[in-house]
Amino acid sequence: MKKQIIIFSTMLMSLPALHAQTYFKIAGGNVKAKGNPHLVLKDATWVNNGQFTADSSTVSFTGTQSDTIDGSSSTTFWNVNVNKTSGNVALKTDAWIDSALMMNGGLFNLNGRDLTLGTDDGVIVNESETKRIIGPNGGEVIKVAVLNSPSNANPGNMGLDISSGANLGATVIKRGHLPQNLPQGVSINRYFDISPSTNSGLNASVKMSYFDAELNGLDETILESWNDDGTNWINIFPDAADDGANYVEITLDTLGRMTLGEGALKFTGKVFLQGNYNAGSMNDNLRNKALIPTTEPYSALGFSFVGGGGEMISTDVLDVTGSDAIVDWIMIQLRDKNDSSVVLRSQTALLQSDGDIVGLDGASPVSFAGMGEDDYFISIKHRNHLGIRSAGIMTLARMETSHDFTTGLGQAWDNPAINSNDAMVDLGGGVYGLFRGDGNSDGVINIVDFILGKAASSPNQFNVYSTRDLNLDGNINIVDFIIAKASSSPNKTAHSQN
Ligand SMILES: [Ca+2]
Ligand SMILES: [Ca+2]
Ligand SMILES: [Ca+2]
Ligand SMILES: [Ca+2]
Repeated sequence: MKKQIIIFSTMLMSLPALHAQTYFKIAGGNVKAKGNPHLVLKDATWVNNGQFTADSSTVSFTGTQSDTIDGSSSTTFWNVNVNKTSGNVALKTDAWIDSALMMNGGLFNLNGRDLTLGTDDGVIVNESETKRIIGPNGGEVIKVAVLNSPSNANPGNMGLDISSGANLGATVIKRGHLPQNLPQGVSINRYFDISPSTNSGLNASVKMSYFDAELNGLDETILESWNDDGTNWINIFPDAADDGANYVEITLDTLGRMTLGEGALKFTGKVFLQGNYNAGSMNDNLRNKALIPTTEPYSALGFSFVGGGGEMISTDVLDVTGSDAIVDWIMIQLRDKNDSSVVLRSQTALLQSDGDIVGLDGASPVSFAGMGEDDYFISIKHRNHLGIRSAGIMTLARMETSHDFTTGLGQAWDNPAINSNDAMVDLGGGVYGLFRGDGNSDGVINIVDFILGKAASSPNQFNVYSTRDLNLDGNINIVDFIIAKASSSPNKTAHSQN
């Protein structure tokens, strides 16, 4: 096919000061391409103050100077070919490319503006370590794609492969290059915002690719996924990762902002609370009555924190029902392997109905940002149950370590100095849990808790979130009073207190 080639070239290439004056300008009116002409801007800026009808045209940026796409009007191109020997192309206004952004030489700087790729054909071609899109001042590449049962879909060749048996529908994918502030330091210079029409239960395999040039000084060998659930960055150990092929792959039910950063230590555990335990699971009355606060309750109760505290959750974390329903907040401590009385980190997490201790998204492992891989004792506390800690030290790593406290008394440390009670209560059927009845959260269940319980239940209180609610049903009444009386005779003491 015969193409018409027009070259606008600076005649004063050796005089950079005059370069800014070299441009292809649509000063007004409508400039129309017909067919597939090729317009080559050699060291010249694109200025569109009017209207440009691209048809199937290609606009190439060549030469050695840095140039911009500018003008009072935003341009919709068909093809853009960045083919600089040196220098870059930067946006100074939002732009649209309906077909291909061809990266054949130099960088394309979003420069705080957005580049939208056409829904049907819009695609990035030939991007590589040295010829790629950057955005140190912000800006995003945007693409809308319909993703129904996608299989390794990589819309726009933006570097995000999605597979799922579900129909996500029209999905907006945005790629930006500003580093994100994560609990465990900064991210790489790339993130994706993924907004499907249907965004739950996706069981989607998501593979995020990157360039080494985007690593932002991070250790590539421990790169993991970090996902923003709306309130917290959630760290997930990858299903697969390859620092040669440059990707990290994870499975997600809900998509949102995703980036990569260095992984944190992770832990999953299992405990039961005697207060709301019943035949293998704990009731979620507090959640059902919308009484669970979205900010952790332990700070207000006077529990001391090392490094943590103040954790918050999104309200939709409390929407989950069934065995994974959240029954309450719980507190976790990492203790010094050489001196178990020394708390090195304390923070809060969530407890599911089936006993799983999970992170702030209500599903993922608990992560301890900023803690090094090491051996630790782990303690579990609840605001009106007696705290416990692991009998031995556990090695915590980026891939989660788990510990089930429920399967036997030996799963928790037995303090030889305490003879009044075991570390945990026998819940029957070989299952053990935390003793209920510590209404004032002091690690001892005695006459004080009994008196407090008696006072709190006269008159009865309804729909409250209180440590005096010993069976965690949201009410304080005769049932809690009876529990307080029984729990304090004889007195009981936590085997792991501070
Ligand atoms: Ca690499
Ligand atoms: Ca569970
Ligand atoms: Ca007490
Ligand atoms: Ca109660």
